Amino acid sequence: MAGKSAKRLLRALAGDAMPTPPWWLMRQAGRYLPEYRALRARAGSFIEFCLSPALAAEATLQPVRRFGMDAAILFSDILLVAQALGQPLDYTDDGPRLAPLAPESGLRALRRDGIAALAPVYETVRLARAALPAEVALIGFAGAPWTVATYMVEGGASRDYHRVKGWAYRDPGGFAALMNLLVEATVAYLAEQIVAGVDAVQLFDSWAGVLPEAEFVRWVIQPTKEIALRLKRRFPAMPIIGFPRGAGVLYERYAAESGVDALGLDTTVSLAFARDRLQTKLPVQGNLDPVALFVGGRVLEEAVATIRDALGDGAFVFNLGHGVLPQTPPENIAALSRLLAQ
Ligand code: 1CP
Repeated sequence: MAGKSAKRLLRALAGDAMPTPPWWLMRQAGRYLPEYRALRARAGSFIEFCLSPALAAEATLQPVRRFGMDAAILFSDILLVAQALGQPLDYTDDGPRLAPLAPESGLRALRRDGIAALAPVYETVRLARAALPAEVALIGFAGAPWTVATYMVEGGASRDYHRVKGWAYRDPGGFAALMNLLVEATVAYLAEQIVAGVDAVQLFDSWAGVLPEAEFVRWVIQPTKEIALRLKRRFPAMPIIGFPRGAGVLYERYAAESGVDALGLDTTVSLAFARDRLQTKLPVQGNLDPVALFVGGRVLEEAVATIRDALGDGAFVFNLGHGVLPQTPPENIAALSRLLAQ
């Protein structure tokens, strides 16, 4: 087995087809788990939770301990980068809230070296890696620049993205300055996670799907390519998973041009398209509807079988097409783990 990783996730990301797919779930740590809610209650604010290495490492380990996934994902949040760069951030019951970044003055006020404030996250990585079994991979992550920029400019989730897209259309040079800053910060942040011991990294581009093709190339593919290139220069063997949620047919250009090693597929990606046009280029990961996991039973069984029939003969990591819903019964995840072992 020389050269073959004991970590099933890494074998699939390196291109191996496996009889039972390695699996993990986006947002596998979270409110659907009673032990997470107990930990969260001890932590103070959500940001303090993310920046407390012992608590964040415990949240990272909880789902793996209960369900035996092939990978843990670092417990943190994509918006810690915005806060580290100097933008006030708060998590409310309605989601994250930031003071919206103004073009020019807001951009000038950002602290380019602020990413040093994220040192506790690297300590979380070291603690989690030391506690995980050798065969379980640890995934690090960051938000992709476009998605982080949407939160920074809109001040939170948005209905139509008119502020951030408006800035990008009106003043592409000024917007590029923000994106370049985010590329720098993301490379520095992921490099430190890698040095601390993660086995793979995922770039979450949750709002990739709101851009027309030319802007998708400029603000999704190009920054991702720059990040991948720079990480590969330092860490040639480190797998990078890209998740351009909502990209539709543009997944094909993203696969060909972004430089990532594997593709996270959202729930809407057609399985025939994924098999014939994407998996022929790169390993794929996905894409069970989180609502099918929430519903469970026959619905879950059939959805899992359909995905495995389509993608299971190639390089494939089983996952959801978006994050676990907080209402999901934990026993449905136990049922999923039994289905995937068959
Ligand atoms: O306990 C709580 O109530 C806080 C809920 C929560 C959690 C558990 C937030 C607030 N973030 C997280 C952790 C988190 N976020 C992880 C940890 C690891 C894991 O997956 O188990 C990860 C990878 C993320 C990534 C993240 N945060 C994304 C990308 C993936 C996606 O869901 O599209 C995004 C967009 C965010 C922003 C964010 N943070 C929190 C919320 C509720 C949101 C989404 C808000 C929105 O819908 O716009």
